[in-house]
Amino acid sequence: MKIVRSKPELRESLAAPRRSGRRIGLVPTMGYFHEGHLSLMRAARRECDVVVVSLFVNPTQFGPGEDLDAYPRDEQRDAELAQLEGVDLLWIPTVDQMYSEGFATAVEVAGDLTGVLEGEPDHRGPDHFRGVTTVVAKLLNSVQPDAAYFGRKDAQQALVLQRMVDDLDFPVEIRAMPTIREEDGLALSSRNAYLSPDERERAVAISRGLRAAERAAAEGATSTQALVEAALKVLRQAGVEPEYVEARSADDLSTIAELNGRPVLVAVAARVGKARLIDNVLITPAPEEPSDSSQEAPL
Ligand code: PAJ
Repeated sequence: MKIVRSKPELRESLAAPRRSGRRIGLVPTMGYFHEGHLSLMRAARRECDVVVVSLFVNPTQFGPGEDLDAYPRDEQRDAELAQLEGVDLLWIPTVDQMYSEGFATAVEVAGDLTGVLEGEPDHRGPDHFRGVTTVVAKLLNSVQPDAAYFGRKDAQQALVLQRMVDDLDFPVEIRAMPTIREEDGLALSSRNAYLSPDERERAVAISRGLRAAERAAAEGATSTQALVEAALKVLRQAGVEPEYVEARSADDLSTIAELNGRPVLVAVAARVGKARLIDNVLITPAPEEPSDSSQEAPL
């Protein structure tokens, strides 16, 4: 595995494989790798000839008072883990390189996708997604991958990035991959490192709440409110007061009242100790019961 730190080095390393038409996959990350990150690298390894991982703790997606300075970092361990996954190129740019003097451009997905859930002013706010889309646009332009890999753990982020590449004609396939969890259900996150043993126990209520919402849907709940209430009950029993629990259309994050056959995203954000954790579950409608006539029809 090669570690590159400058854009010229990156371009030079990718020139030959690009010329020979090899499929290039990019996994953008902020480091402190866990199985979630590694699962994206594995997917890229399976589907691409050349796997590039970027490691950059992007300051512009952190608000004032968020955890930019405390964000966990361990470059050497990350490099070892990436190497074990067969990553070809680990790109670790500096902040100065990414945001050189006079930097004045932003890429912004406007509207409902970025103004709700994490994008609400009371939560991370719309600037958060502007930071994400701007840096991912830069990463995509620098690497020019055929495919880029993201986790559904950040479902809203994946939707926003898909919108950006559709709207701006980025010639890249966005691959949104399943959330990797601890055995008890807690979604893996670099921020889990902030949890004390006691907080770690309480944090599992987030995924349990989401399972409860999923169960409510499976047992025939008809309203999104019923899903939210099922999740809230589990969270509150564990003493976790969420910033939000919302059930929205998984396609465009619009509000929906009734579970009328459309896929629903139930999303939670909650602070447990110093950690602000997010998680979600995608609830897809059960396949329709076969009608009498289809039961009678010969196969
Ligand atoms: P980061 O939080 O490091 O996450 C990098 C990628 O790993 C994201 O696509 C995220 O959704 C995915 N991921 C995180 N936890 C996961 C889990 N438990 N299972 C599966 N995938 C998981 O997300 C970012 O960095 C940044 O916003 C970035 C896209 C790199 C832009 O700066």
